[in-house]
Amino acid sequence: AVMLALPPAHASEGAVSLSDIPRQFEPVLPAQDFVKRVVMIPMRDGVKLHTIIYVPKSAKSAPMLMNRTPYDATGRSTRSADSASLLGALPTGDEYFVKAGYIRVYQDVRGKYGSEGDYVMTRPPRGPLNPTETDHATDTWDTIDWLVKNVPESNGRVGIIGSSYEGFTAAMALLDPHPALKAAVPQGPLIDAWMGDDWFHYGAFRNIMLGYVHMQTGQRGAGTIAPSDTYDKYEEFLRAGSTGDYMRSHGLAQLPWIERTMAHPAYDAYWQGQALDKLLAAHPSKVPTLWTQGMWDQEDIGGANRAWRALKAAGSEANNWLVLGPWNHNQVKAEGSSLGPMVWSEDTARQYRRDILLPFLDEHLRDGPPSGLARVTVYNTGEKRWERFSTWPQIGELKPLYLSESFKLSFDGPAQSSGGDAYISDPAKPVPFLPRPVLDPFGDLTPGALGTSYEPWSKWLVADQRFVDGRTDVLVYETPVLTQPVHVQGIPIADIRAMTSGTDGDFVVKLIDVYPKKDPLNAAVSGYQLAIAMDIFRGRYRESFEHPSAIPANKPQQYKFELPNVNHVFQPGHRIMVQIQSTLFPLYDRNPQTFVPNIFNAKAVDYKKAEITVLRSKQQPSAVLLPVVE
Ligand code: PG9
Repeated sequence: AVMLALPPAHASEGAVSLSDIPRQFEPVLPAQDFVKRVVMIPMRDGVKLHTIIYVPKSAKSAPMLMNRTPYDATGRSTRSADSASLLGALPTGDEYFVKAGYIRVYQDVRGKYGSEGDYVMTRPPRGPLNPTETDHATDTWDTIDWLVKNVPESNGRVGIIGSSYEGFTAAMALLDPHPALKAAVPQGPLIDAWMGDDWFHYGAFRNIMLGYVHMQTGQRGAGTIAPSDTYDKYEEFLRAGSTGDYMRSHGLAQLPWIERTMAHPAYDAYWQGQALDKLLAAHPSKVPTLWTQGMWDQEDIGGANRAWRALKAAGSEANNWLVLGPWNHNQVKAEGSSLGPMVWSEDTARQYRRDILLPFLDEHLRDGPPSGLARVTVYNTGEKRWERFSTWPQIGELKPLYLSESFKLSFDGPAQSSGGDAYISDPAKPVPFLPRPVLDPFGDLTPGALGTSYEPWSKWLVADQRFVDGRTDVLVYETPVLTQPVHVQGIPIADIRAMTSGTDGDFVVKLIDVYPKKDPLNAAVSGYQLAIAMDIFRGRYRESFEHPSAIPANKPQQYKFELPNVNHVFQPGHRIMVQIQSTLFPLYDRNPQTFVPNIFNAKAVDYKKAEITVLRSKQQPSAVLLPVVE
């Protein structure tokens, strides 16, 4: 007979209970080559921040490298909880720091996960927008002060690094750096959230982030995105009406961040006062800083570049460097062998971490040899190699690529005195930014894995634009097949003249590399329309970002705005294409095309069809100004 050995029954409060789960149980981990210390570090106001310090057992006089995260320091820092080696325990992006013997520090920001205190989304610096006595600069200062006094294995030098929100916290530390802060690496940081990072681009609001806001500020720990009965966000946002209506109907209006944002649609003192490029340029630090940016970052494409340029303009170039890599959001800390149809000759993210980042940190955190880093390092996506520059963008003439007759593009300006191409932009049928269904990119998040659940989101900037080129509300212009390479290096500028029958409207401009019709070696990329730079501009801000104004109906107006960085070669056999449209929905909110004081609160009657005419005459030329290099 089989004997079943039962655990001893024990009596509690008279009732007999039988449980296989003990009250306390400590798993025994394999022998590890590191020590993990979990500490609560006190800040100046008494609030304690949950901090994990990974110290290699061999560490002696080792540098410390810290991330400050709103995404659960425990989850963020753990690849494998039972790894015997630090290499296996920490995420992929940490490989070279581990091999170089760094002490790694991960901290929950104030008010999230294990940390005490109140959470404020991208908490502005102390001052008019933050009446408390703390911000990310003070919290970093207090943390570093504690670390240098309490981690005896360290050499007393600290670096701060991070991508996206963590890049924002790294940049914030520079506003008031502790003397032991010897290097900073903001990677794809949020810097100016109204101009071109997570919340708006040139005033167009990024609806797609609302799931994130719900999740991030709905709870202290892991939150959830807004519950929904609709899978396709295109349908859901369209049905809701204005974005304000969407927020109200989904309960988001209860969240303080939403309330504040709805009250500040324009680039007023609220957004200007937290634009980190301006703040840093007004108080430049001496900390060696490596600004790092992905050229196809679908979330924070503007920040690092903006900060670097502002610091350069403020005369602080000497301790600031810039790297532009061929990456999407957060790819800098992952695998970087390809992106969309582009395949590189190596893992470019690894190259960056090994050949650029580690030498930079070693130089400043442990007296390593001079890294020999160029002031600016940019990946050439046409020739598939890294290039070194002394500045960025290159100082040189921009060459206008004009829209011309019969939907052609030409380096020769238009000769005729009239000409334009019209389309009807219907807010009831906005142009999607990805083929439908469009899911919430932040749905079903596991802690530490931000934005990975809906794969098309991470690649939408490199999606094949053929999915919209046949629409009647998308204008498509292209060059003949190129016989010579065209190398563009710098910041292209969209310079569009247009009329609208409405009194407001958005303009989307895409600069596209069209692959040859048939590629026998790689059929999948045949005819691919790869946007190498695109952005959206809200028309009401054409004269002032702070004070919007109605567009005079049917009068030519100029819409001029910078597109993201490029270092690309349009190869012979390819074509250059420009697409113009009015919407990228539901990523960006719909412009009602009628001027209203606050688009968040537009009414159903305000959403009207408009006829848009993009002009291409001698008097009113439209072009993309290209930074062409010979
Ligand atoms: N793009 C995300 C974010 C940054 C800053 C504020 C809000 C969101 C992120 O990936 O962290």
